[in-house]
Amino acid sequence: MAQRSYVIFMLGTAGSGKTVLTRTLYDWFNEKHLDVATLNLDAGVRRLPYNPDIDVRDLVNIDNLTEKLDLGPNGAMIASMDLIATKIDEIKAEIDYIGPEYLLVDTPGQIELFAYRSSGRLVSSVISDESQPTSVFLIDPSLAMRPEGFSSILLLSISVAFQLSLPQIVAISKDDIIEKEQMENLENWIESPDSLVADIQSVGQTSLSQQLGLSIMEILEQFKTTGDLIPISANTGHNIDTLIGQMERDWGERDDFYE
Ligand SMILES: Nc1nc2c(ncn2[C@@H]2O[C@H](COP(=O)(O)OP(=O)(O)OP(=O)(O)O)[C@@H](O)[C@H]2O)c(=O)[nH]1
Ligand SMILES: [Mg+2]
Repeated sequence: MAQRSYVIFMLGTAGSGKTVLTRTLYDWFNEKHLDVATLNLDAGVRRLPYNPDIDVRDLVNIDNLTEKLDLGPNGAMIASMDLIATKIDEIKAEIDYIGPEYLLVDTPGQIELFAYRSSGRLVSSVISDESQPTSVFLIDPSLAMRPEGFSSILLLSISVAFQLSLPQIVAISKDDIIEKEQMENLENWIESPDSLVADIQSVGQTSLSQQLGLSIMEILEQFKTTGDLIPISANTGHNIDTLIGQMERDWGERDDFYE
């Protein structure tokens, strides 16, 4: 039987906390003396708060790309993901060489690069191959202040799971800086989707936003139980145990994977 390996992708909108969570999870696994490695897929990042075991910046130089192809910052990131896809065999060989039990994958800031472009999807599927993959989708609390914002980001999380075909745990990041009132709103919405619908309807100015709000909720109820959302803080470590517990439960449910 091959050694089990687990891959955890950090996903979320720009600045949602993917990189800091990678560091926090790395420390968590390391402190438990578990065999863990990190992979940075963000070719554009300047500084990382952890030392990646595998780093696409060793394969792709974003400054050279920008200059050579005369690109703007977004164009350069698109070109870099396409270039990473052409080098995916090298990345996979490095992963196999290290052979960690747990691989933490930090993805680029722009979620659309990774989840919506075929190069990003190819990269994620090759990395997940022969392992048990999961993903953490981070909701940035600053985008979830209003009920429409919160439900739209949940919708995005479903769309990303759909695009990448990856199991997904949704967490609200940076809960150490969420104001008390916002936390109460979020807890209400998480515990009772009906209260989210009611709040969407009470703020919706037009019949379109009212109808759209309801339709969004129907999709959310069909595809996701909002009850599974976990508020976490990668800074203070709050609920990191709970997050990992959820992953272990999901992996346990798919225990026949290697049999
Ligand atoms: N208070 C607080 N700030 C956090 C937390 N996690 C991340 N941040 C801050 O949020 C900002 C973005 O964090 P990153 O981890 O770089 O987010 P990211 O999703 O990797 O960002 P990009 O890769 O640029 O899209 C930084 O200023 C972090 O210090 C947290 O748990 N609490
Ligand atoms: Mg990052």
